[in-house]
Amino acid sequence: LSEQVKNVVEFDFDKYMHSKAIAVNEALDKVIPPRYPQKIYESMRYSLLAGGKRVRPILCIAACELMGGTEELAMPTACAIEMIHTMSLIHDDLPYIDNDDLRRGKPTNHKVFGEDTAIIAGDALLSLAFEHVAVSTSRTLGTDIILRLLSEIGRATGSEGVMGGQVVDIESEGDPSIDLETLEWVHIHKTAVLLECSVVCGAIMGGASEDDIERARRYARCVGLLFQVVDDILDVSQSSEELGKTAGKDLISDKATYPKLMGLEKAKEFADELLNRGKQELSCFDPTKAAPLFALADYIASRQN
Ligand code: GRG
Repeated sequence: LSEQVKNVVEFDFDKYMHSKAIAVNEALDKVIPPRYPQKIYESMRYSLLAGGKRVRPILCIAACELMGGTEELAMPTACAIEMIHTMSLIHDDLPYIDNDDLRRGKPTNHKVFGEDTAIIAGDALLSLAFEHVAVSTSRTLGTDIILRLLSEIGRATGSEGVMGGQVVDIESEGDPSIDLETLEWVHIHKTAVLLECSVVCGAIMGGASEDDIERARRYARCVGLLFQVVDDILDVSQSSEELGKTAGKDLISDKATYPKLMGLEKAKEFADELLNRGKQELSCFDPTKAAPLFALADYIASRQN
C-alpha cells in the first residue's frame, strides 16, 4: 500500500464529531417541529432524527470553517443536505426499490407510517430542503451565493446526481456483465455527488476563492468515491463474518461491488489511493484549519458502519 499522507497537527476527532453531530441534530429538530398535519411531520421527523453519522452536514460545516466561515453560517445548508440524504434513504428502503425493514437500527419509514406516507414524507423533505436554504440563509448570504448553493444542490440531487445514479443502479441490478466503469458511474452519482455537494457548498459559504472551491471539490470527489468503496468492502467483510467464511455474500451474489469486480486486495489499494489523493488536495491549506477535513477523510476510510 502507498505511504499515507499525514497531517502534522494533533486533532481530537471524536470530540469534534460528537459536538458537530449534536449541533446538527439540534438544528434539524428545530427546522421541523411537530405540527399539523401530524402524520407527515411525524414521518419526516422519524427518519430525520433517527441518528445517522451526519457525515454530509459535518463535511459542509468543516469546509465552510476551513475557508473562513462559521458553523452558524453553514448550518441551514448542512441541514438541507441531510434532509435530502434522509429522503433518499426513505425512498431507497421502499418495497419497489430495496425493500428494507431496518434503517439506522429502527424499522424503516414505510414499515411505521405506510408506503403512501413514506413517499410523501420523502418528497416533503426534498422540497423543504430547497426552501430552507433559500429562506434561512437570506439574511446571512448574498443572493448570488444562495443561487449557487441551490444550483449545486439541485444538480447533485437530480438526474445528473443521486437520481441518475439510482436509475442506472436499478437498471444494472442482476446484470452479470456490469463493468467497473458502470459501477464507478453508479457510485459517483448515487453516493459521491452529495458528499461533493456538501463540501463545495461549505466552501462557497465560507467565501473561498474559485481555486479553493475547485480544490475542495477534488478532495470531495476522492472522499465521496472512497465512501462507497469502503461501503463495498464493509459489505464483504461483514457478510464474511456473518457467514463465518472468507467469501462474503457480495462476492457470491448478483450485486456488483468493487471487491467483486477487482478483488478485495485491489479494492483496498484503490481505497488507499483515493484517501491519499483526497488528502493531498488539502496540502496547500493551513494544517490546523484543514485538520477536520483531513480527519474526516481518515474516518470515512476506516469507518466500520
Ligand atoms: C431524490 C436524492 C433523491 C433520491 C431518490 C432512492 C434514490 C432516488 C436514491 C438512493 C440513494 C442512496 C440510498 C444512496 C446510498 C447512499 C449511502 C452510501 C447511504 C448510507 O449513508 P451513511 O452511511 O448513512 O452516511 P447514515 O445513516 O450514517 O446517514
